[in-house]
Amino acid sequence: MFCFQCQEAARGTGCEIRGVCGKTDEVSNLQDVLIHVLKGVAFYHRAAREAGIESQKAEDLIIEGLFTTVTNVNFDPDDFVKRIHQALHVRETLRKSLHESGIRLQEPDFARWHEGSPTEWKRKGYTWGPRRTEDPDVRSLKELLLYGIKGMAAYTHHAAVLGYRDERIISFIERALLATEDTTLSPNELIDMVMECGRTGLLAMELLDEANTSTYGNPEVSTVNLGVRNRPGILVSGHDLKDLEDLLEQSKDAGIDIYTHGEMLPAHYYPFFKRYPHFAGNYGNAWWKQVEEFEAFGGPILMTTNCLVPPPANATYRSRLYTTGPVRYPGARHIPERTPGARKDFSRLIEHAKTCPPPTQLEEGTIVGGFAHHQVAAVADKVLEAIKTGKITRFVVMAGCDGRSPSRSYYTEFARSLPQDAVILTAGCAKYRYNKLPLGEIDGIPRVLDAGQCNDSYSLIKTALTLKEALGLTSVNDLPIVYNIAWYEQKAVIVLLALLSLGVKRIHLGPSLPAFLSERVRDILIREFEIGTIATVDDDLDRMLGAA
Ligand code: FS2
Ligand code: SF4
Repeated sequence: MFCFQCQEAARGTGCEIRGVCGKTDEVSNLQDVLIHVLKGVAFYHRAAREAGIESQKAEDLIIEGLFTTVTNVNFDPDDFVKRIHQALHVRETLRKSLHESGIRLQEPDFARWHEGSPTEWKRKGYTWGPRRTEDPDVRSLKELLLYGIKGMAAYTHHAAVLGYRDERIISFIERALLATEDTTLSPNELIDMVMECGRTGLLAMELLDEANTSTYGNPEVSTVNLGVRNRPGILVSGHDLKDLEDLLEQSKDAGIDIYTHGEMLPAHYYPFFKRYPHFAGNYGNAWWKQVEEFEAFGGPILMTTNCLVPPPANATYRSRLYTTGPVRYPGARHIPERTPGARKDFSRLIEHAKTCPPPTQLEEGTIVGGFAHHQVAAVADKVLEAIKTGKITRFVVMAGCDGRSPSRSYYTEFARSLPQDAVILTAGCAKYRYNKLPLGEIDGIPRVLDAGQCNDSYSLIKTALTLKEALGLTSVNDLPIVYNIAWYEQKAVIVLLALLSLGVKRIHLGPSLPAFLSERVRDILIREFEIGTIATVDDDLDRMLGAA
């Protein structure tokens, strides 16, 4: 195996024996085989679309296939073997349809491959992984593009679950997959493609925002309980709001409560979910704390998407762990997809919960969130007044991911050390590093404005653009905003590319720069976008706020 797609890449260069995330050599190679076969599906589907032969099955396969290879989503080798078989089948069906329509294509190697057994695939994947590209800069750009579309696929999948699709997004994803196999593209052409990836990522985020807000209402300022009640409960993690909806609906009279964990916290901000009295609160913190927190919870846990940590061998919650959607773990019970027009069937999970004790309390109190773009626009006058009177002098975007690296305590210290006139704009699980700190308010505006999941990063972009308009500025770079973003996996990569595509400069990315950036590609990002990383809290406060 060779994988360097996330911030935890071993030694800052790449995982070669086993992923720091827990991904095995076998799964890593199978993921590379799946990506390879999806390139073949993309090849025929592009041609088929031009010939008027649309296949939603091919689109869904590509989107969900990419999503399953995002960090901490799917650890199950058997599931990857199944997906590779499905992808080969869809690819051959498309090829036959084209042939039957009299369309003959110059078929590249990656579109023709169909041999071997799963045992061979486990070896073969390595030769199709990142190291297939020799030139380090071309490899870096192609992998940056691939990780961008993986993140985009996650957002696109969530929107599709709610019935929202945009052909421009899938069409770009297919083109980008093919570009990663195109040996004629120059580094400059690949850079253009990476920027296009950012622009298309913005479309995907906008589409998801529309899907979420049209279905569940606009997030509003909300107070979320951190304590527990005295009935058994189910803990829901991940990002899929439709799964949460189905579970809440089916469990409403079951005598149990539903709690959120990690990135499901922002579900509490939507008016739709507030109608369920048994939607009890948020339990615990960001994904990487799940081993101890799932253990303490005592009831069933539902992982709807990433971020799953492989449960230790002695974890009692192994028998309480359920997965659904693209997420899988060997041995965990999987809730199958919903059939058209029906809800997912969570009855097993609900019955299981009834046999469990109430959760063990981890903490008490409340937190406030729900500052997505619509809510920020509603208090825009107040915010602008605070800016004009100097009560707010800058915004600090501290969005992105949390993770287990001890170096991430930097973000807690940074938030704590910010001057009192600075307001943090956040989205994603990075918020758990400071959302429980007593940072106070400025004229009733909390100093941490949480827009929601990483999936809601669009809100931060929209807020920045709204401020730009309201303050009559010509460039986003003239705003009193500094960016100190933490990344971990590929959904953060597409958010970064979306910001770059808007021309946002001086983003600080930490806790370390991606291992997949070659020296030259890193230099280009520094030169063109003044991207920086982080140092010490004191130095960065001087550097970043001095420049704001
Ligand atoms: Fe956290 Fe980052 Fe889990 Fe998001 S690790 S913000 O992209 O997927 O959440
Ligand atoms: Fe390593 Fe991250 Fe890849 Fe896991 S996803 S194998 S931790 S680089």
